[in-house]
Amino acid sequence: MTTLHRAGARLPAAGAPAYDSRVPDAAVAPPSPSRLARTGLLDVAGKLDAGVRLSHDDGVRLFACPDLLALGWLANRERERRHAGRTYFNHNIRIEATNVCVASCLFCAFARLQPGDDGAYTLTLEQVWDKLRSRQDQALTEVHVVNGLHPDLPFDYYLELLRGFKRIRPDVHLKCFTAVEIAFFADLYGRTDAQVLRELMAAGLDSLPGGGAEVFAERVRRKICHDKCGTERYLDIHRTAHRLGMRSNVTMLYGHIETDDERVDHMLRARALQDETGGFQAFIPLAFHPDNNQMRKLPAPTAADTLRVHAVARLVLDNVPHIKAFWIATGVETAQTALWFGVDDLDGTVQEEQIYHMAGARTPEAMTTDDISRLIRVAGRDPVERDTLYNVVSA
Ligand code: V47
Repeated sequence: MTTLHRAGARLPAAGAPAYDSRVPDAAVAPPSPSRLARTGLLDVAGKLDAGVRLSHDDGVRLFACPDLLALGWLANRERERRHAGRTYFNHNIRIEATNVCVASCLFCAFARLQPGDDGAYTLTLEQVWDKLRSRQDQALTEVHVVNGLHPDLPFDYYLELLRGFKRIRPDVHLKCFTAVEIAFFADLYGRTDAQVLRELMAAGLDSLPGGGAEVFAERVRRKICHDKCGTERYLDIHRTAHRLGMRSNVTMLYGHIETDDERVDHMLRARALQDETGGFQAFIPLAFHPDNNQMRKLPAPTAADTLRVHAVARLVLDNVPHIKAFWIATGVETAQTALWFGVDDLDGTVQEEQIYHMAGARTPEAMTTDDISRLIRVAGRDPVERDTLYNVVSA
């Protein structure tokens, strides 16, 4: 069944704490066999028990399952098998150095086409570096950079940006530039994707974020982001990054015009690449935000849909270690609930996020590590501060 949505194996890091949930077992009692049978998912539950991989059809049936709690129970079981009650987050900062972008993605409220357009900005390197310098007192472990596709900046701007970060904080991990930006650099500066990645790595790049994946199905891409790097190239850039020794994440923008079938197709394409390379650390469903963009007539995805997407991702993506709820996008309360629906990671402190806030997000722009630990604890899970590569910083 396909539904149009208008609403919208890695082991735990060494030194991770033993499972210490304060929630009594009765709270997570399994659904009775008759209840599971009513959901039509007994065979899927059996496959999961036997370690048999779920098919495309299984994934679509999971989306169609009306019993959200039964689905959540299955996803939570997979989550606890891998991570027990541990919930990861990191101390990071988000920097968006320019919002000038030649692409015209319908969902985007952040981009401005021309440098002179109202609200367009491009930070100087000094201004970008100041964002890190001004946080010298913070125990940051990651800088996450996402930019618009600026047609006039020289490649040196990005190389120098990375070098400068490393001069200021050699210890901080640089997770910068989506695969879409890498493809754009290659085309603009006359290099191959691999050459771009190698040069950026030599300047200090440590890993790639997962942005720009949107929905892999060509039907959706043609409608919502026709003029940027396509699916095959997105995946190939991640493949190349993994072969060069970097890790990366993969996202999926959900809750707009995509069908269940296309959601599962997206997950399976990510799963296939992960079988090849093993380089993805986390799958991150990104909830569509409808304000100030060309798809503003669509409603935002519901919390129920958000829980369902994260749960299905945990069940289908058997080879991706972490399912991350980006709390800025899902909302804090839904992210907390998602910790019982397959999610084991909440991204981080973020700080200065713009892409979602320009599209109507009403979440805070930042949280402290204490805030995040507390919200994980009150949700009945065990907070673990990690670095980008999931080494434990403190538990
Ligand atoms: O690629 C843009 C999405 C992404 C909207 O790798 C929107 O750890 C919803 O990729 N509504 C950038 N989504 C953010 C991103 C990300 C976030 C958190 C963690 C990681 C990671 C990566 O934001 C874009 C696009 O898919 N986006 N506009 C919008 N209106």
